[in-house]
Amino acid sequence: MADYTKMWTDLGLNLDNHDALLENLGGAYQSIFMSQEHRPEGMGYFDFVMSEAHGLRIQELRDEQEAGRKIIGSFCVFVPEELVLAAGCTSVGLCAGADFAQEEVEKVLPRNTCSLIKSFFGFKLGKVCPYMEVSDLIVGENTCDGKKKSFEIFSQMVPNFFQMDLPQNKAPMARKLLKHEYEAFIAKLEEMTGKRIGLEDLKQGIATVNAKRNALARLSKLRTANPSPISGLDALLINQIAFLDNPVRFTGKVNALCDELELFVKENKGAKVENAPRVVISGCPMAIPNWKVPAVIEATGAVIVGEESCIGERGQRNTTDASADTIDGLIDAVVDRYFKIDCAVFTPNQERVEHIKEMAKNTNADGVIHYGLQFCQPYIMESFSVEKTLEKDGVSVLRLETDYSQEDMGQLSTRVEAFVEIIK
Ligand code: BJ8
Repeated sequence: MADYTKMWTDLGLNLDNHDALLENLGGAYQSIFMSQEHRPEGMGYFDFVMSEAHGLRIQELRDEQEAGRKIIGSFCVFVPEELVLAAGCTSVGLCAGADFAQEEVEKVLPRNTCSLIKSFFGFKLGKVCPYMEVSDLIVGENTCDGKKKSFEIFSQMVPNFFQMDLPQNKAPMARKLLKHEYEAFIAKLEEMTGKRIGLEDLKQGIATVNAKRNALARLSKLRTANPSPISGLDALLINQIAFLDNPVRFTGKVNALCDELELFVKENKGAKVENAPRVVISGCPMAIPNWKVPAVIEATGAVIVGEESCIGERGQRNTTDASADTIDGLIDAVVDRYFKIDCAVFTPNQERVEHIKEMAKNTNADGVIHYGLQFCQPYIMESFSVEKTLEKDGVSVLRLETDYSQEDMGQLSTRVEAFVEIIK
C-alpha cells in the first residue's frame, strides 16, 4: 500500500490505533484467505480491494467528494442504495466486524450489548474507521432495541447523523411508514446536494443496484454446484465488499469471476472435494472483518454454500421493478423491494424461516448453522423456531451463539466438527 499517512491524519484517525488495526487485519487475512487452495484467479481483484480498503478506496471517495459527491454511510440494508445513487451520492457500509477500544466502549454502552454495535462504537472512539470519518451523512435506523438506543448515544458523537424509523411488522400501515421514511431520506439527500432527484436519476440508480444484485445472485446460483466452485469464505468476502466498492466496477468484477466459476463447474473443479459436507449459515450479519465462524466451519473440510444474512442473501436478493414512469411509482417500487426484507426485528417473521428452508433445499445443503451474536435478542430468539421448523423438515441445525473475541474458538471448533460429522 502507498503511504496514506497524510490522508488518514486529515481524516482525524488515530494513527497508532489505526496501524494496530491494519496489522491485525493483515495477519488474519493472510492466514484465513490466502492459505485457501483452488481459489479462482478472479479473487485477485477482491484481495486487492481488501488490501486497499483503507487506502486507495478512501482516496477514491475523497476524490469523489472533491468533485462534489456526498458520501453516505449506513449500518443497515434497509437504507436504499438506489436512492443514494439517484441523488448523485455514494453509499458505504459502516457496520463493523471486529472488537476495538472495548474498555472505552463499555464506558458508554452496557457490557451486554452485541459485538456489532460495540464494534462501530469502538471504531469511532478509537478513531480507526476512515469510512465513518469520510462520510458526509451517517444514517442510523430504528431496528433492534440495541441499535435504536445506542444511536441515541452515537448521534451525539458524530456531527452528521440522520435517523430513519423502520417498521416492525408487515401490515399496510407499516409499509406507509417505510415509504414516509424513504421520502424523508430523499428530502435529506436533496437538501444536501441542492438538487431534486429526477425520474431518470432514480431509474439509473435502480438499474445500477439491480445489476449488482443480479451479479451476486449469479454467484449464489453457481454455489449450488457440487463441488461448489468457490469457498464460503470467498463468497462472504465478496458480499462484504459489496458495501464498500464502487457498484459498477464491483458488478463487472463479480460477473467476470462468475464467468471463471462457470468453467470450474464444467470441469468439476471445486473449493473443496466433491461431496464435501454442505452448510448454509443463517442469522446475524457478518460485517467486515468478521470471518470467525466461516473460518471454523471451512477448516473442518465442509463448504458453506449460502449465507441467509444481510451480508448475503437477505440483503441482496430481490431486485426493484424499474418499469414505473413516475417518481412516485419508482419510490413505491423501491419500498416494495425493501419491505420484503425478512430481518428478525419483524414480527411475525415466518417468511424468514420459509426462506431458510428454501435456501437449504436449493443449495443442497446437508445442514444449517444458525449464527447468533451474543445479546442479539431478535436473531437468538428466532433461532429456536428456525431449529424446530427445519428439523421437522429433516434439516439438521446447529445453533451457535458467539461474539467477536477469540476466546471461544476451541469450543466452537469442537461443536462445529461434531455437527459436520453428523451431517456428512
Ligand atoms: S435488516 S439484520 S442490517 S437491522 S446483531 S445490531 S439485530 S442486536 S444488525 Fe441488521 Fe438491518 Fe436487520 Fe439486517 Fe441488533 Fe442483533 Fe446486534 Fe444486529
